[in-house]
Amino acid sequence: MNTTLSNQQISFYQENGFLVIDQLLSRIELASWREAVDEAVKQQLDQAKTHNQSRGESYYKYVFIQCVNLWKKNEKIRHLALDPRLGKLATDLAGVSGMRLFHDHALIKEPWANPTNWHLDNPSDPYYTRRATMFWLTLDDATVQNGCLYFLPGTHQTSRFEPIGGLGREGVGQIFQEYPEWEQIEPYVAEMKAGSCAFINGMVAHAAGPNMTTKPRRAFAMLLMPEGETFKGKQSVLPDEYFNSLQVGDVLENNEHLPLLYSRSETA
Ligand SMILES: O=C(O)CCC(=O)C(=O)O
Ligand SMILES: [Fe+2]
Repeated sequence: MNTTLSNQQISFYQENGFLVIDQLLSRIELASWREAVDEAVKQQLDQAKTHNQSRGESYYKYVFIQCVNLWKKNEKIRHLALDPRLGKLATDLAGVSGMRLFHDHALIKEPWANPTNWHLDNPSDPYYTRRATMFWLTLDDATVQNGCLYFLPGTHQTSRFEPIGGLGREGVGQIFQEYPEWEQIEPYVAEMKAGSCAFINGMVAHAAGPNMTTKPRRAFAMLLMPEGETFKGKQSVLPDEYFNSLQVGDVLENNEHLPLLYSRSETA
């Protein structure tokens, strides 16, 4: 794994709100990730079929197949995802003291999938911060044809925590009703080779194109929360039992549900 970060890369992330790291993984590591994600997604989909679960409604179900918290259900994913090296990369880029995993999700954009609308991640999460980041690993070459990511550089500096904006609604550009001042920002087009990753500030506007190819575009992502963040009231994917035990303002530090990937204080 290519974990060296230059000062230039850190500055780019801080200034733009995202960073693409080309070929983070070796070919062997990429093969392990593909095997683990394929296996875990299949397990989850088979289980959903057994329980007759639908994939949700309307537009959103044709954006991607989304399988959440695979690290809790699959040993291979657990081993790959809870890698302190990934936590350290995120910690160094975000300039925080450490990072916890809030949740993971596999994002499989199937052939003819809809675009992923422009959105911000953090406003939907149980904590509000400009320092959260998402690790987004592509398991296939992500191209303009099959739904690569796009970013609006610098928008993490002026975005707001309310309203949520974006993802579940119809219309790729709904967010611009809330942020008309962003409409003229030229998007960064993030085509990436398989095994490359992006770190995406939770407050930067991002999107992905439709998949206009006959093969799926597979990605695996992890939402990473700086250690010490406090609960703001939203459940998102927190388990009921944990959610019900929380008061607004509590520090989010449950190691069972929010494992600490890396902390400077623990490793110093
Ligand atoms: O993989 C994609 O299409 C985008 C995913 C994304 O933005 C998210 O999960 O928040
Ligand atoms: Fe997102």
